Amino acid sequence: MPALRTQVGIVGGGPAGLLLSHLLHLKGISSVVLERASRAHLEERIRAGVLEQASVELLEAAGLGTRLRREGLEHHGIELRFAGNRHRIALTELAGRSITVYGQQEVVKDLIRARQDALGTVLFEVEHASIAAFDTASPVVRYRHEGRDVELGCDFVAGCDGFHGVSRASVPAGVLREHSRSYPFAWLGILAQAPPTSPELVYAAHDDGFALYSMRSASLTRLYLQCRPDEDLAAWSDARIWSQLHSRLEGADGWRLAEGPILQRGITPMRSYVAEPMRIGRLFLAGDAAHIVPPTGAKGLNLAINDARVLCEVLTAYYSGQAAALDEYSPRCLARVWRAQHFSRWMTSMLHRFADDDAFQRRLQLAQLEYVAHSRAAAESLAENYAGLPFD
Ligand code: FAS
Ligand code: PHB
Repeated sequence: MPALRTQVGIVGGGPAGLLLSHLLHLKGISSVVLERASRAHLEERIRAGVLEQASVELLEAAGLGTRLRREGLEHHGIELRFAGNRHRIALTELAGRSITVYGQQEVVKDLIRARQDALGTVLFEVEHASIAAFDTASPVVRYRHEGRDVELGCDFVAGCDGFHGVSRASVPAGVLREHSRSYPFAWLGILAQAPPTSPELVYAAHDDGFALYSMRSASLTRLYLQCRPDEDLAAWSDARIWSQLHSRLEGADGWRLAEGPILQRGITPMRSYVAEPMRIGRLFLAGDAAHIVPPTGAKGLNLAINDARVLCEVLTAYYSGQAAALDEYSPRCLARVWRAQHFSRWMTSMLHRFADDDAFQRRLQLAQLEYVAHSRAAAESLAENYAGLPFD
């Protein structure tokens, strides 16, 4: 079996893995990214859409801001809709920070291009990756690529392979403390060839269920509606999707959605999950491999970016002779993860329809929405969490 060597072996080439590799390169630390999917699949996969200001600033500082600034849509507010009324949360005025709408797949394209421009090693269509010996000073990643079995020796392994990856599964039973919550609903998401008709995102709480209006460009609208967790996508015709989006998002003020061909559709499950600690010996879990948040708070991608940032910092400190810095990774990341978990669960609970809720619970939800819509203190709290707290 041919043997290769690098300082950091990275399993998973999504935002967490690619950004980590790029940030390490900027610090002169070598890495190899092992990605199961094809490049085309990664660059076509529609997922998150909102970047916190701190994430945008980090990407810009890492030389990834040109297209992001040209094509990203900076927003200074979001809108809540409930009981037929709309209420703007002025993010920048309330929290001093904006958000930028820029599709996750665009971030991934920029990262892949940056790694290739730097002659970095990102291997696609890698099979059977496995991680071993991360409880020693010489962990290894074994994998198959282009018909050859390879053993990659490294100083550290970064598990950036998402919720269903191999990294977390490689940790012996009993080592991780796992926390999880499931939700009695999912999101049906569509990407439509339709011009946005509202300048900002709209989160709507409706008797029929939650709906979210977002966008990707001047011609692409991104929309979601709450559905059953076991929803059959085939049961949702275009007409039924648009009918539910119109009824849940529109009100008496005359604002209307523009319809158009649905280019992509999918069901996103809703869960909260955290694995602790995020460091096990010389294996570091990052991004969805370590945590999942319901997308209501637009935190998943931003947490992955923060994990990559912190992991690069502690590895850089290690290679500068500060070995103890490695101990900081997990507590620093988990502090942000749990803040995001709380905010995402709070947003999800406030905006979604829970089938077993009685009238009392529904009135509590409405009281919470009215409070956020009319109290500056409550709106400031939503704004600073949504636009993202400053990095530590
Ligand atoms: P990713 O899952 O993005 O990347 C992991 C990579 O590892 C993948 O490319 C995978 O192919 C690869 N991999 C897996 N197993 C492997 C193996 N054994 N060997 C090699 N490679 C392997 N977040 C939001 O904020 N807003 C949203 O609207 C939103 N929508 C989402 C919709 C869907 C369907 C999903 C699944 C997630 C969504 N998320 C959303 C969350 C999402 O954006 C994640 O937070 C983000 O992708 C996290 O990035 P990574 O940690 O890099 O994980
Ligand atoms: C998106 O644009 O895909 C998006 C925006 C905000 C969210 C979730 C998804 O909370």
